[in-house]
Amino acid sequence: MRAAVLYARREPFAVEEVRLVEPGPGEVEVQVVASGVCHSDHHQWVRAAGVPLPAVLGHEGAGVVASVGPGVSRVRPGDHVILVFGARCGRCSYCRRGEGNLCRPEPPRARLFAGDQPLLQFTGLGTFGERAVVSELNCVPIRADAPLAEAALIGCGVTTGVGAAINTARVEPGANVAVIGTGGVGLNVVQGARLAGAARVIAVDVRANKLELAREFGATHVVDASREDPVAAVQRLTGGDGADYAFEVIGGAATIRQAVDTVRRGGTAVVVGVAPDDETISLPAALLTRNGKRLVGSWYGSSNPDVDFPRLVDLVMEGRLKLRELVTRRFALEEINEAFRALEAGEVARGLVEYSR
Ligand code: CND
Ligand code: ZN
Repeated sequence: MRAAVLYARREPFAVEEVRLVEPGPGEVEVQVVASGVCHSDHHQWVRAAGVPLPAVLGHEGAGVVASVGPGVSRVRPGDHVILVFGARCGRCSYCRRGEGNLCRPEPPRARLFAGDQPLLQFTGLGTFGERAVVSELNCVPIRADAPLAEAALIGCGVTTGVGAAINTARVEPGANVAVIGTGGVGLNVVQGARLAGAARVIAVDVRANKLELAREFGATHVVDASREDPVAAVQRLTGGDGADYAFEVIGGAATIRQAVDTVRRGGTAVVVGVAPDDETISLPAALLTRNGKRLVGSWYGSSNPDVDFPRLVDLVMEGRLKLRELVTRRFALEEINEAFRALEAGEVARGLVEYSR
């Protein structure tokens, strides 16, 4: 099988033949049908403190179960699955609490090799390869009539964004929401806020094409942060107080501070973007106390994929959630370097790497 292998940061991916092990106990071999290209993959491509290399990136995928190892009970060959990024053990206190997104088990055995060299599967997946051997806990079966290639996006962007609005923030009907950064994940925060019944959804981005997309995904107002101060703009658009909820969906200290400043007293700022590991934020403490603001993080949309993936699929199938519209460009695996360039240039809502079936 072929995969896009990253040997050195900022270097082009090498699309080459790699070797996959047979699925062991509790493991599943998945024929990957498609993988979205998320900015978290891009962070790994550029950030020095990323995962050890060589690695196969890609954490937003869907596919068909090809074979299962001994003892697997969650899926059968032929099942359509969305892959859950990040390992979960299913036994620890986090998993028992239904917070499997916060489980941090030991890394799995090496299952992928270039020659004799083991390759790391990013987040336990590595969906920039035609096939992947993963834990059965990383597989959530979905209905067979759902568009499988596009369903890959539910594996990260959709669940992360919609979940941040619905599960983490619990946006309520009539609320005023600001979304700072409306790329692949942020557009889904916009959709999630709309689903939750927000009155105003104010999209903030620095690119006109993203703001146009945000309107299509349900934003009621847009603010071009390259032209005006987003904090003042959101205050103006919410009658002076500020938003009830603001979501930072970029990954940087300056925009996290904007999210805190954008919410009204008592409002909630939700950090979704992944800032570099060494980046720190500093805030006047009184913002949290005297102004009663809340600052919370959201990982994987505080989701429970076993419950949330099938629900999100149903919302798509009922026409309540946009999915196909998120995919602005499709790429063959050989075009992965172009897909990363397009993401970096801000040209796409989501790029989708599609494998031939
Ligand atoms: P993508 O690149 O698609 O979107 C980022 C958007 O931010 C783009 O539209 C940019 O134009 C916009 N932007 C950049 N700078 C500014 C600025 N100063 N002001 C306003 N807008 C700006 O990225 P993505 O949507 O794939 O990912 C966004 C972040 O979410 C990224 O940090 C990624 O790592 C993170 C994320 C988090 C989680 C989670 O579980 N918390 C899961 N996946 C991805
Ligand atoms: Zn992601």
